[in-house]
Amino acid sequence: MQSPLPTFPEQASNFAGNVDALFSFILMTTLFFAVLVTLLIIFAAFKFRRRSEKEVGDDVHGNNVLEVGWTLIPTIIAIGIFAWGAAIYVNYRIAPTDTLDIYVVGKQWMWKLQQPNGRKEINELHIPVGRNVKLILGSEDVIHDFYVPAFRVKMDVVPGRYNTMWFRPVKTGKYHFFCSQYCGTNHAVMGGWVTVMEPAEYAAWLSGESGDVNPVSAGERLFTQFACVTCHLSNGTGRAPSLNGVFGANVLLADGSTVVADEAYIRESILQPNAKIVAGYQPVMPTFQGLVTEEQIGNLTAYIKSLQSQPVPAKGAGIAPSPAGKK
Ligand code: HEC
Ligand SMILES: [Cu+2]
Repeated sequence: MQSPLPTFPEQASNFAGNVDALFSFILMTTLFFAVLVTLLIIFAAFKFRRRSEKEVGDDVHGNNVLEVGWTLIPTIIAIGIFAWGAAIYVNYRIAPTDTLDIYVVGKQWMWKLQQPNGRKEINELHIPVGRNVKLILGSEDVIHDFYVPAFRVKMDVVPGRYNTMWFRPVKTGKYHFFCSQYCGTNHAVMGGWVTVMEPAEYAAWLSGESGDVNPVSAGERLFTQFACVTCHLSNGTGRAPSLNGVFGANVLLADGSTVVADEAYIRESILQPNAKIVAGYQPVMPTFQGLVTEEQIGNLTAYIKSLQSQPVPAKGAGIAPSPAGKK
């Protein structure tokens, strides 16, 4: 559900609705009194203004109804806000007992997360929808803070101790998490994604059946995900050379030299595509520097390697008419 306040993140946990309702209530109450007091000041300034030099003000000795009213009403509202906030806070601080426990370690400048069965992730958290999740948070160096806006939860991550927090995701999807405690140079990029999955999907993911343990199929998926496939058509008719048979072959470059397509070349092609231009092609490939992780580069390379055995199109590949021996 999109939050009723249009500038708010999605409401994706059990806490989100109540936190937003309290926030809106405080906002509306303060807005109401701010407007009321301002209007009364303006009204009084006009109504009771001094009309002549000789005019003397009335001798007012207080008004008990007013005094009691403007003490009691704000007190009741403030206590109400306190009680409402405290109820949310207590609920949030006392985790239920049936939680899925995830260990989270913050470290300049990344998050390491571990599932109960030992499966580790970096800057990613996979959890099942509808299940109570408890995060057990520790830090390897300085104070960080784990913050998931869509869940309306955050907690400091302090070296030398564990902090915990819990929540129950109520809808599937991907939600950003952040470090919200300034922790040094790369604080701003210290974040990642929570992926909330259907329980069956999560179970499959947890036991490693999601396919991403196999680097070739993971790479193939990334090849589509990063839209490499839109330029690198395998039949050679795309804007980019077919990658069939490229790995291990000699590639003819625009400057007339050749280069062996090894891991380093593939890596460079992804991160600095303009360093070596394949003969007959334009330097239109965007850099993926900062977009792909080391692991993803590894997977993409594994996939491109697996294309070694695919038929090379007659036209539309960057492979040099190689001297005998080299494929
Ligand atoms: C906008 C189109 C486009 C996209 C998207 C694109 N490329 Fe390229 N790529 C090219 C072009 C054009 C070349 C050849 C010119 C050059 O070397 O830069 C190339 C060259 C390459 C080469 C060297 C190929 C050879 O025959 O020597 C590799 C490897 C490569 N790309 C991998 C990738 C991967 C992996 C992705 C996705 C992460 C990707 N490309 C996305 C256009 C693209
Ligand atoms: Cu941090």
